[in-house]
Amino acid sequence: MSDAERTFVMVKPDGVQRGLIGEIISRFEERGLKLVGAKFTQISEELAHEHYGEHEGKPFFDGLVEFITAGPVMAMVWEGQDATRQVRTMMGATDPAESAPGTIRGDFGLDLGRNVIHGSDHADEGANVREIDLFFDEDELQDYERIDETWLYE
Ligand code: IDP
Ligand code: MG
Repeated sequence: MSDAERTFVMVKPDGVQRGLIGEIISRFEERGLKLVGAKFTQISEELAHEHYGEHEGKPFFDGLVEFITAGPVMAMVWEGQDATRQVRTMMGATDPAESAPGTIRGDFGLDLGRNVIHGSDHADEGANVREIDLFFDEDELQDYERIDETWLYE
């Protein structure tokens, strides 16, 4: 495998409430990505500010913090070849209205402020590592091989 990496993914409170956790996990599993960490948790206001720090001061920021802290989220770490980029592609565009059918946001969302899923941005260097560290301790991440790994990669 070349470019094996880990990326941070989170089913947002709307996705949890709408019963989409299983469907979303299935998509990543079936793609061949490996789940190495998972935490069903409620985000504090402080963590929300840290996680979305880059958006502080923007008009939608307060609403975003309110939304992301409004209910539990499913925080996860997925590993695989080029995982950060692949997950972003599977998520679709930030605005579900612009997301292609077949993507998670394109299949399950309609509104920019309720877009079901977060994934580290591959365009933001090191965002995946930063976000994993923010949500997980090292001993909460598992090292193991999927049984199909030799058939997933050349
Ligand atoms: P991303 O989630 O695709 O990386 P970002 O631009 O980083 O998109 O924005 C973070 C999150 O903030 C989005 O997923 C969405 O939930 C929310 N958001 C971004 N822009 C807007 C907006 O204009 N109105 C409401 N919410 C927004
Ligand atoms: Mg982003």
